[in-house]
Amino acid sequence: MKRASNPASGGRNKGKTKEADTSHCNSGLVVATHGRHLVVENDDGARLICHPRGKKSQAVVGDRVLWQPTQESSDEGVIVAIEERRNLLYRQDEWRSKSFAANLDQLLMWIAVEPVFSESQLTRALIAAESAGIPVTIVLNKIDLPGAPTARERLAPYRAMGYKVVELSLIQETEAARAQVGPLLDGKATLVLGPSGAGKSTLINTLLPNARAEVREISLALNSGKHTTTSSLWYWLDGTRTSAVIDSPGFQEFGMHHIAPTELARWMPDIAKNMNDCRFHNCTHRQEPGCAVQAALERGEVSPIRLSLYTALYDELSQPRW
Ligand SMILES: Nc1nc2c(ncn2[C@@H]2O[C@H](COP(=O)(O)OP(=O)(O)OP(=O)(O)O)[C@@H](O)[C@H]2O)c(=O)[nH]1
Ligand SMILES: [Mg+2]
Ligand SMILES: [Zn+2]
Repeated sequence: MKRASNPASGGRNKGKTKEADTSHCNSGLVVATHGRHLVVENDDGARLICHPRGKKSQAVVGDRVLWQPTQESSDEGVIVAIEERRNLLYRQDEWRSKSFAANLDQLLMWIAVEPVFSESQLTRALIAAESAGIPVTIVLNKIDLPGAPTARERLAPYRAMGYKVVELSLIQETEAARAQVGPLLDGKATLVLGPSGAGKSTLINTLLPNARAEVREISLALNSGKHTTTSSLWYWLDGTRTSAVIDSPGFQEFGMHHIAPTELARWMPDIAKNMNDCRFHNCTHRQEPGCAVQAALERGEVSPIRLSLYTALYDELSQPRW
């Protein structure tokens, strides 16, 4: 990185030529990104627009950054450095990676009775969270709709493999929903992640009536092919700024190209639980003899859908990439 260009930073750290001079920097938290611009919140709570140093912004919502005022305007800043991340949740599609947020305490995997959730996308997001070391709670929203029993049944394997599953209706049982979700969020930075139209922004508005997160009829949102929420956004839930929720844009695809096929089983708790008993230590749980995962499938302890998702993902991630 180049030395800081702001004259206020001159004089100190003269020996350091390669690294940025961060001695006169302010520290802050990235609370939003808009194209190349970032919104950074200072430790006193004030927010300002910051620009990245290079052509592309590397910082994501949840990043702690060091910034300096720009030369042109004192109410805008330039990012000098991004502090080391505890974790980063992102998806890796074939051609590009898309970061959701960094430095998370947990993920609320937000799905709904409608639009009917894709188990493949759910599984992918769970694998991404597990591999990033981020604890997950699954929330099933819109249980006021008639498809609730089917959705509940589809989530049974996820409960069985140890995920906490919360069911609620933000619209019909708003108070109850608030009481169910509120305690989960206490003192934590929580990313709300899930498909478009599941009600993530509705949750933000339920918790923070002044937030006015944009919410749209699912039919309108899905027919336009656009997501209502287009970038991650950080919201504090309390005046002392200890609990936060991050709204995120819905996803339709969840690329996993950052995960090696041989690592997959490790991040799928139902498969991981059984794989130590396979005859071969490098068993891929597809057709090898003495496979304990296949045996668990036959005993009904691993769901056929999960094993077929695993196999399909294994094949997908084993494709050569150019
Ligand atoms: N029936 C029912 N509808 C709900 C419930 N919660 C939210 N909705 C509706 O679902 C629609 C989509 O909600 P949003 O909050 O915009 O969904 P989102 O997950 O933020 O979508 P994206 O921003 O596109 O990712 C809105 O019309 C909400 O009113 C619920 O509990 N029951
Ligand atoms: Mg939204
Ligand atoms: Zn096996």
